[in-house]
Amino acid sequence: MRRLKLVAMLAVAALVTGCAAATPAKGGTVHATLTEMKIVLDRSSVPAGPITFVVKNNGTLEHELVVIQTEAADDKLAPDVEAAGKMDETGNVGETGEVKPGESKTFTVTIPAGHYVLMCNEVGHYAAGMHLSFTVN
Ligand SMILES: [Cu+2]
Repeated sequence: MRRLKLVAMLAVAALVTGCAAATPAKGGTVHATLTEMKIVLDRSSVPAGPITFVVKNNGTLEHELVVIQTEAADDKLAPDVEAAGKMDETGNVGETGEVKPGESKTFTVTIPAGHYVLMCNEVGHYAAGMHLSFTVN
């Protein structure tokens, strides 16, 4: 009897593990296009999970895409007190680094549900309008 119970418990454990492994990872792909001085996304929200940002610079200046986890509205980030014209990157969960005109960069982050701000933190670009709200749900 005791052995039967153990076998039953192992079977349940195997079932649970199997189900967890079979659950599809959500997340998705977000295409972002950068120009002077705008970020355009093909979607403004994505389910939680691995999220791949495919970032194309269609402008004539260097840009970047920085993902900030924050409760703040996209136009209310705090300035970087040590770098004039840049914003504080507290909450940074991923970024492209600099993207040259005509080039693309891709990065993947696995981030929890919540509110995010996408921005370009080249000097002056945030203030010029390169920021958007983004939701992971
Ligand atoms: Cu920029």
